[in-house]
Formats: sequence, C-alpha cells, structure tokens
Amino acid sequence: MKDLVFDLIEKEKVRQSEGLELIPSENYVSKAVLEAMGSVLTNKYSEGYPSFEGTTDWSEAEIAEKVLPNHRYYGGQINVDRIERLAISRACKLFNADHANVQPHSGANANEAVYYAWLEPGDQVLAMNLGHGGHLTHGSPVTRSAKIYKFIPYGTTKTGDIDYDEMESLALENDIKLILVGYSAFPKIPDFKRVAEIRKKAEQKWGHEILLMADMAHVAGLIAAGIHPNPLNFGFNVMTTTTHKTLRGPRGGLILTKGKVGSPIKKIENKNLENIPTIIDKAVFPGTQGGPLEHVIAAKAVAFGEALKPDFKKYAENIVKNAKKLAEELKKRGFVLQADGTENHLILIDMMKSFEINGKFYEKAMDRVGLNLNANALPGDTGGAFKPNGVRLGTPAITTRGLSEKEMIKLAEWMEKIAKICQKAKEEKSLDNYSEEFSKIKSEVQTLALKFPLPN
Ligand code: DSN
Repeated sequence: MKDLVFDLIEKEKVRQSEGLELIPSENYVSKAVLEAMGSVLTNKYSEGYPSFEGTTDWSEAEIAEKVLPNHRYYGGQINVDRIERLAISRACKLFNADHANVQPHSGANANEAVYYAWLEPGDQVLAMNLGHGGHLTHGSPVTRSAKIYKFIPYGTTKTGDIDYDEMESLALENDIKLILVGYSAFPKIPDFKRVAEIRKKAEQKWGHEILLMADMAHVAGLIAAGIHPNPLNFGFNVMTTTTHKTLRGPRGGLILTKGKVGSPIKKIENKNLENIPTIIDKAVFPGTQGGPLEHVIAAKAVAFGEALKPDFKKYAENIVKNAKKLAEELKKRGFVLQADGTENHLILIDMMKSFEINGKFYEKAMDRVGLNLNANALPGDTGGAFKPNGVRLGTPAITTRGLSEKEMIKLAEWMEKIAKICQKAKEEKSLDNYSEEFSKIKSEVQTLALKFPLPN
C-alpha cells in the first residue's frame, strides 16, 4: 500500500494549485529544481568542502570535468565536488561575491555561522528590532545567539524607513563588532552607503574592525536580477540569504562573502575582515553544521543557473511591478499600508487602522478562500505576536505563476470584500456564519488560480 504521506502530498499539490500564495517568503520552484532536490544525492555523505581552486575563474564545462583535490572526510566525492563547485561559482557570479558557502541548511543556520565566525561571547551587535521588521535570528531573546552575544536593536522611523540616525548614535555609543542590515518585514530599499559610512565612523571611534553583514533573504532574487542594490557593492563583507524566497530555489541558506579565499583546513593566521570567507567556511563546517545536504546544494545550483538567465530579470521586475500595483489598488480601497506602499516585493497592512480588525482574524478569513498571507506585527503593534494588527503579503509566488497587474486589481477587490466580511463577523468572533460569501469568493479564486498552473 502506498504510504499515506503521498496522499497528503497530492492534497498539498491541489491546495497549492487551487489557491494563490501571497506569503512573501514563499515561491514555487521549477521542475528542474524539484528534480535535483529529489535525487540520489540525498544518499551521499560529504562532510568538508571541495577545493575552491578555479571555482570563480573556470568555465562550467571545466568545473564539470576537472578532477581536483578536496577537503572531505568521505570517499566517492567526484560528482558532489563538481556540483558544489558549480553552485559556488554560480552564486559568486549572481551576487558579485568573492566566495560563497552553499552549505547552510537554512537562513537561520547561515546567520548563526556568521556570528560564530566573527564574534566572541559577549560581543555587541547592532541589528533591526524584530518588532520593526527584523528577524528572530537578529537578536530575539528566545534565540540561542541572543544568549551568547548582546544585540542592540535599531528601529524604523514614522515614515517606515530605517532610522539611520539612531543606528549611528548606537554605533558610536556602544563598542560593537558587527552591524547587521536585514529584515523579514520591511518594504523599502536600505541605504547601504549610509550604513557603510556609519561603520567607518564606528571603526575610527572603537579602533577595531567591524563586520558589515546584510541578511537579504527576502530580496536576494531582486539583487540577483540587478534590480535592487547589492550590499556587497557598498563595502559589506557578508551577505546571508535563504535560497527559497524571491531567489526561487530550494529551501536552504547561503553565505556570500568578499575577501581572500583560503584553505578551509589550514589554520587562519589573522582573524580579520580580509580572511572572512575562510573564517566563515570553518564556522559552517565543522563549527555549526555536519554533513551538507548535497541534494539541496544541487537544487541550489540549478536555481542559481536559472537566476543567471535573462528571463529571471524580467521575472524580478514583474514581482516589483505587481507589488506596486497591488499596493496602489489596496490603498484605493482603504487599506493603510506601512511606509505608504512598497519598493520591493512585500506589502505590510495595518488591518486595525484600515478596517478595525486584527491581522490574525483577517489571515484566517483569507485562508478560507485560498488566499494565503500571514499576520505580522507592525512597529508599535499592540496586539502582540499571536494576534497582531498587521498582515504581510507579497508577489513573488503569484508572479512565478504569471499573474500580472490586471490580476492585482481582482486580488485587491477580493481582499476588500473579505475585510468587510471580517468587519461584520468581528462581534460574533467567528467567521462561520459567512460560509456562503466565502465559498463564492473561493470559487472565483480557484477559477483564476487554475488558469495559471504551478510550474512544477
Ligand atoms: N520565516 C521567514 C519569513 O517568512 O520571512 C523568515 O525567515
């Protein structure tokens, strides 16, 4: 008998096909990415690294053929070495990096490895406040790293931009070792140049090097496509990202670095910013991870290859075009947006200010019609993490399916109707009496969704 798991996978396929994914951190991968991920590479152990010789200079044909030494702890590495080198080489090209570590299992692991590489216990880090759009791994007290290092949060201004003045004051008041620019709920483009200037002033004040790190998990695909500034071009030493959001690869992490690439098995003489690529390699393995997931690394390589093709640029442009159109249509219908709109793929709505309902209630109502987004706290949110006033949505996944500006109008109309149902249902604290209205919208959503099949 077929395992029940496959039955549930089939059901998930139907759910994904018949609904529209608006969670800004999700996407639909290509068949090729899926195939690489579900391959025999999952059978292989390959702790360690391939040698990095030639990874950024040779053609792909050369990389795929050359037999090179490696720094692995298992035999049988001939193919995985070449695949991992291809992934590294493609990642470096996409992001103008000197080196890439493609082994982190997730964005959280990537961030942990960077902290472990550069910081000593008790060192201080400037990072964005979680409540203002930062990420859990940027110093939330519930994380392991927050128990080891001291995170000092900076916030956003009333107009929704990063408060660079606050960042500068904090950098000059506290002897920090790392400045982190990164977020999972921020609809604007950071001023990387300003942050690099702040780093310089802080280095002069404290008399030591300060690592500039960007966690670009949300916008990595936009950076790869060249339609969003790349922090590595502004003096940042490290950029971490997940590979599954706008970058449209498998679920996983990636660390890109600027600096000198050395051997991951030799002792590092100087712990300085120049050597950060190798310090980080050691921090990923053996510092914080064991065996790499070579099937996922292969899928990352395939996704990076797709992102290097010219049509990926068009895709990224369309993500932003759709997000801007959707934001505009929502505003017309009374939705109050954080930062009054978006400059990237992501939209944050204050549902309390817009319709006097909380974000969780709205998320549940949207779920009923097959439109998935997530409740998300906004700066100064009084609802807390479980019942915040905000919601977060975005356009990477629906743009992959081919939806365009025309469909953004339809989407905004549905979202307004659902918000109005929630307003009526609020007193009852239940959506159950509105099943008929939901099922009408659900069937419209389904009809549209099925016109835009999943790519995989
Ligand atoms: N959980 C991711 C997101 O949804 O943005 C961040 O790690």
